[in-house]
Amino acid sequence: MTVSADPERLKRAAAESALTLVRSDMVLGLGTGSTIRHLLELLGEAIRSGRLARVVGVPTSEQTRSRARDAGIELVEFGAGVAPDLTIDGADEVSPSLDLIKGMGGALLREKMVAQASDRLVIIVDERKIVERLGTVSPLPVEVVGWGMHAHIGFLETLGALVSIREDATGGVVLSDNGNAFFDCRFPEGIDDPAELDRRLARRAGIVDTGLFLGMADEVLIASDAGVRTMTRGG
Ligand code: A5P
Repeated sequence: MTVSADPERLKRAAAESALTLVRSDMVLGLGTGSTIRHLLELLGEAIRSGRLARVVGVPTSEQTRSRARDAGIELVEFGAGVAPDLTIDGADEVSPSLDLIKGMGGALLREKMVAQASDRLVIIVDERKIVERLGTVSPLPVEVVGWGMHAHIGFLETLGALVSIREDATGGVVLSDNGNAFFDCRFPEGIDDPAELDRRLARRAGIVDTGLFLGMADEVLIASDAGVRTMTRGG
């Protein structure tokens, strides 16, 4: 595969394609990340031009909340009775069965909550995110309660992970919008059984959630230099 030298152009193309799925009056889950940034800009333009009306966004992070406000998108707080017609989000990896790794932008928990409440989840990526096996390109982010977090390291290592605590440029621990920390877990051979790994991580007290989004995406829009193609759940 020849990878494009211009990933921002591909992210924009994927976002343009996703925008064609948005209709007036929709409640729209708004994902997080650099690909979604393009979507927010394009959606804001469509609302300002009058092409789309009464679209209400449900942000999945404080970053998206702020970018959506800047773009002039009306927002509603996620909660009782808020069920997006469609959520559009990015991903760090996409497998052939449309399973995902997400969360390298730090927003996995809210992203998963909004996606689970949505009628439809559409993922937009550039071609670099497509993998044969999850875990081969991206680490798996694991969001943990800060208290006692080092107690998880040995447990994660027994699952085959090489573990690092996510830190910022000054060495401070990066915190999620929920005030939690992250382990980034590398699996040198990729993840053998994502569903089993997900189950084992979910049973561990103190682990809040993981970046494994299994069986959730309905469609993935993949931008490459050849154009945007769609992968759909079930073929
Ligand atoms: C945010 O926490 C993530 O789940 C993003 O959706 C993912 O990291 C993709 O982000 P980019 O579009 O910036 O690659």
